[in-house]
Amino acid sequence: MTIEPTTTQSGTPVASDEHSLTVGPNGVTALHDRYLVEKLAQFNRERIPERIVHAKGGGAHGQFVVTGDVSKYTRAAVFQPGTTTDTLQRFSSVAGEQGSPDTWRDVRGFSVKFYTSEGNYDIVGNNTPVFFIRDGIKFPDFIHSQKRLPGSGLRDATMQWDFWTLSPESAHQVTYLMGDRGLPVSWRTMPGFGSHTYQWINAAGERFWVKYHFTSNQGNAEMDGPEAELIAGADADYYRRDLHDAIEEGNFPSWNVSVQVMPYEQGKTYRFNPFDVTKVWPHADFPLIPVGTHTLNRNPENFFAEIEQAAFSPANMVPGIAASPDKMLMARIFSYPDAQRYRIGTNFNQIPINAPQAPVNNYSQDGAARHGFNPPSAPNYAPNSLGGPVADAAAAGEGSWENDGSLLNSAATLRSEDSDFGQAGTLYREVYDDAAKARFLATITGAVSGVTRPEVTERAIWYWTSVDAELGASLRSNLEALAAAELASSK
Ligand code: HDD
Repeated sequence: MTIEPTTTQSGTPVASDEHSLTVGPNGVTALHDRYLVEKLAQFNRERIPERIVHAKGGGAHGQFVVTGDVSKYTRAAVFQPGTTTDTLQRFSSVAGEQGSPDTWRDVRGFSVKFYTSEGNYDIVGNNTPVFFIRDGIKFPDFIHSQKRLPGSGLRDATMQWDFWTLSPESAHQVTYLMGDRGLPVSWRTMPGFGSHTYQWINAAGERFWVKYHFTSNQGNAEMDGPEAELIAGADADYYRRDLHDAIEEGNFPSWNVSVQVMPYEQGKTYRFNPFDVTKVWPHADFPLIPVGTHTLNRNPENFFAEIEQAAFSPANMVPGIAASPDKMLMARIFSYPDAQRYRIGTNFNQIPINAPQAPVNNYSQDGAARHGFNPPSAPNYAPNSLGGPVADAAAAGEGSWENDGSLLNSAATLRSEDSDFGQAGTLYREVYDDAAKARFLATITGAVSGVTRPEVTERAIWYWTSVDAELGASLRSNLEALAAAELASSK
């Protein structure tokens, strides 16, 4: 084995790996020890800003194979029968920082990047089908309330419940979060959802509304609160390790991908707002239509290069797929590329893990750390008469929908079955069995018992009473019993 000499970043050999340049063996350090300076300076810059949310995560490479035929709903190449597409998937926890334990109760991120022949397509979803809010303008406030107090830097149950109970549209998602879905056994054993309603456009230009579902072929499995707490102490990287080891052993996790499809016109008249991300679409009205299988089969070789630098974005859409009138989705379409420019830099799409397999043709140039350049003969402006790329609306295949009305800041118009608590109540009463209900009550009792302002506690009881009257009453009596026990033990 030939051992190469250590070099500086500019490739010149250095004198020592272990001793800095000093005046005599015991003397002062010379500032012109360029390797010492470079090494320390480089080290200080190893971290890029962690994601403001979803900071802790892990992921792997995979492939998506289309097994169904949804060509009558979308012309997107990635979803045409028989197509195989390379993918990257990242899983994450929402609120914790980079070093936080994987098994803290949370919603989990479920992001998939499809390197399609028409450019990158990203589905950036969660392991729950809904979200806490329905307008992106509330997202910074929501996240502030779930993270840390600005003064003490501590997490705080009071602000969490203050926000949630003043934002009753959160009830459905909090019912998922406080239920078993909040503590999966592994990333492999949880489902994924695109969450929003998206638009699909077929080759004839017909439009549809769709929701994505990823169903785990490993089945869904969850752990209980005490087990999760033990694991959080013993192995903070429990999920990351599980995924890595499974793939190393050739035990490749996979998900069946399906969609619910709503005809375009029905979107206008359906009994509740189908673009409200706090709602699910009943499967009885919109059954799952199989699309394909997504399999993870290759671990990253370099975590930083392939997972930390991965930049997912709901703005990455391909011809035949478009946005919908979901206010959250529209805010996200701005927010993600903005986050990547801050986190990774303006040329983040040129970084290998983010670079599409499809050709990139446009007039953007320069900027920090750019390393892909058009040839000198290529024009850098449009329109031009030099044969440069020309935008083509038909190729873009962008979606559309009717809009009217003057500009205003307002909630969406309510339809007959729009309610903040209805689907949360159905989830609690009809999906959770008795044991799950008991775990749920224990979890919310524990969580609400951390609230220190009585009016917030009272609002939390109102919130759960609105989800289910019996549940609210049980929460009240549990909290009263806890308070009485605390009083007795303090005497
Ligand atoms: Fe978000 C990251 C999922 C609403 C702003 N989000 C992020 C990730 C996931 C989600 C899985 C991690 C991506 C990765 O692995 O790198 N977010 C969601 C879902 C939402 C949602 C399912 C609602 C349906 N998010 C949402 C809103 C906003 C953001 C409304 C802002 C208006 N999310 C971000 C972000 C992040 C992010 C700040 C942090 C770093 C990044 O994007 O790349 O831009």
